[in-house]
Amino acid sequence: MPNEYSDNDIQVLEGLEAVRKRPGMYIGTTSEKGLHHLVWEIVDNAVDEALAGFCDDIEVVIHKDNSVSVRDDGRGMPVGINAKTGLSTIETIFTVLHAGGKFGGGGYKVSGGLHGVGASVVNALSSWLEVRVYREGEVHYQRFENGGNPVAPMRVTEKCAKERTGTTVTFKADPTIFKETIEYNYETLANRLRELAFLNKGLRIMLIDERNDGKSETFCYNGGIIEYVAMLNKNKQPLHDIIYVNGEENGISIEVAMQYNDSYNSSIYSFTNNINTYEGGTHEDGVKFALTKIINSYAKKVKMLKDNDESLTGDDCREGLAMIISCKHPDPQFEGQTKTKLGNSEVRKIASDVFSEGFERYLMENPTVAKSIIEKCMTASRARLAAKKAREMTRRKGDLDVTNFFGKLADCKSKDASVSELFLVEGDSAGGSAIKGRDSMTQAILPLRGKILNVEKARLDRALSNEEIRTIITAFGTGIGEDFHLDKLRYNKIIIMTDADVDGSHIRVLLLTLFYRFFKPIVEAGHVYAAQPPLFVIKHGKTIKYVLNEEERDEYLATLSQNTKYDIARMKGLGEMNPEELNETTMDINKRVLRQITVDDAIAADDIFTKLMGEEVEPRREFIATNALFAENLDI
Ligand code: 28F
Repeated sequence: MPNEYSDNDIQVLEGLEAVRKRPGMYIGTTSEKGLHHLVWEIVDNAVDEALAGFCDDIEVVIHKDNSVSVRDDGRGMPVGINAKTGLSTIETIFTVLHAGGKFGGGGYKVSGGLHGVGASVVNALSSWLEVRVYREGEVHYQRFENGGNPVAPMRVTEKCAKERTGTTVTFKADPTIFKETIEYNYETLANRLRELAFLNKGLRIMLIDERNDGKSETFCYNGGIIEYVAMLNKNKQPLHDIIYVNGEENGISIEVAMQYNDSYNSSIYSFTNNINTYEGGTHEDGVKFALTKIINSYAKKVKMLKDNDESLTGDDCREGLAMIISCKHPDPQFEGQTKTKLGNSEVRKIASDVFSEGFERYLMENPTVAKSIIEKCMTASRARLAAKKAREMTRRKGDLDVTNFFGKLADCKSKDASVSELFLVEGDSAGGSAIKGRDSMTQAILPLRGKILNVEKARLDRALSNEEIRTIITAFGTGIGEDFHLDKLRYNKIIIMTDADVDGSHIRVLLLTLFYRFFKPIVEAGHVYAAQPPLFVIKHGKTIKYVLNEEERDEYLATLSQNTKYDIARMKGLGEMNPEELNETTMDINKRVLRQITVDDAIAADDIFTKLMGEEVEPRREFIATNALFAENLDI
């Protein structure tokens, strides 16, 4: 059979058109997340230039029209002709897929994304893109339009100061690809840029939002991940100064910063080549293993742990621990469902060795801190044993309590978790309406009467003594703590239905805290939602229109013709709606609006929960005053 395709054909097949056909293959998704991914691809190239040692200043500007500029002060992309393509190197980088891989000889890329090959992908998915390279006193410029087509070859357009070097890329996402939105979220960009600055000590990254009066922030941390840990513990009481350990073996470097605080939760975040390894992996395993090993051996050595005592478990050793692990690897293998788990097996021992050595030395040299750390772990161990007893009791009590429990939960008829929904409803009266207004086949209602315990301030054993929490756990069917099994979740959607007022926001945050601390996999798997009852109802003629907020109201009113005479009213609270209204506005699968709760940035969420739920009053007040992530329409 003759060859039907030549090399050239394959080249064409792999061209930018392929990216536009299947954007998901290159950036994962064309949702808001994919949109932001475009920025990360370009920023990664700038960070690579910083890691190579040639750039220490990066600027990201969100323009009024949601185009974005990324500028670095590196060497500037090469401006010569590429021998293989016969095109300028710049045009090659922006129009040939995988150019970075093919053309980047020697050295290694350690930043995230597509390892520096993302520029062409971003170009392919943009309405237009401009690149400016500053080198040797000249500005080299090229513009692309409609998914990466060069308008003209690269050319020198103006002169610049001889000392000025660097690359600036400006692009506008193509709305026909990013159908959901092309509007950037300032916080999403700020959080990741801050993270990059923490992970790359000394790198200065500035974010400017021209949509918002040029609002700007500069991130630069000379202490690197030490300052990262300081931020994690900002609203907590630290037990000691931050411990920092680093080392390198075979070109693989490991850096760890850690500090215990007075809370009961652990915040451990690991990274490889600046990528958040949400699913952990060998670097994290190695450090955790070494932490448990060193704490036990030290505790035994100083006789705080007696010969007959049970060993401290990993969980005991991590209670109240804030830790950042950063690994730099020349050839990382990412595994797991979301490709965020480091798989390289050689890293486990390197991470464990590096951390053991540094941490053991620290304990020897700082016996007072060592003692307080061991005491904290031993307290955790005692609490764990108490919680185990309490859990066994709940289980037994659960059997006895079955009438009480099913008296509360109006379960759905379907036993198929994939179509079942659980509404957690604020108050008995809204609960009653919800039960009457629901689709009883698939919708279960659990009215919440009592106060939900603030689990930010409680360990598992105390959480389990709270009646409302026990009822929720029983309804979920997953168990909790060591007995947790996500696959036993009885509902595909857990929907929090609370009023849009202070009490409602408070209950919602308490529930989210509970889920975040004890049922994180449920949140991560995208099962948690907030119902969004409308704020206004607009009636004109026979038409009834419900809208979520002022913005939607004004938008809708603008669509009505001048002489429509209309009626507008603020909606009642959930408790005052009758079953039909509640169904119509908030529960009916075809009409309702749900907001999915994600743990996209666990660190930001952790911060929010700490601020909202922790001991410190000032950050909480400040947060509520300035932020509305989980508390929109707060009328305080
Ligand atoms: C706003 C985004 O993309 N910055 C970049 C450089 C510098 C070099 C380079 C980039 C060499 C052969 C691929 C310069 N001088 N910011 C950026 N800065 N790419 S991207 O080289 C590209 C490779 O083909 C650079 C000497 N070596 C490398």
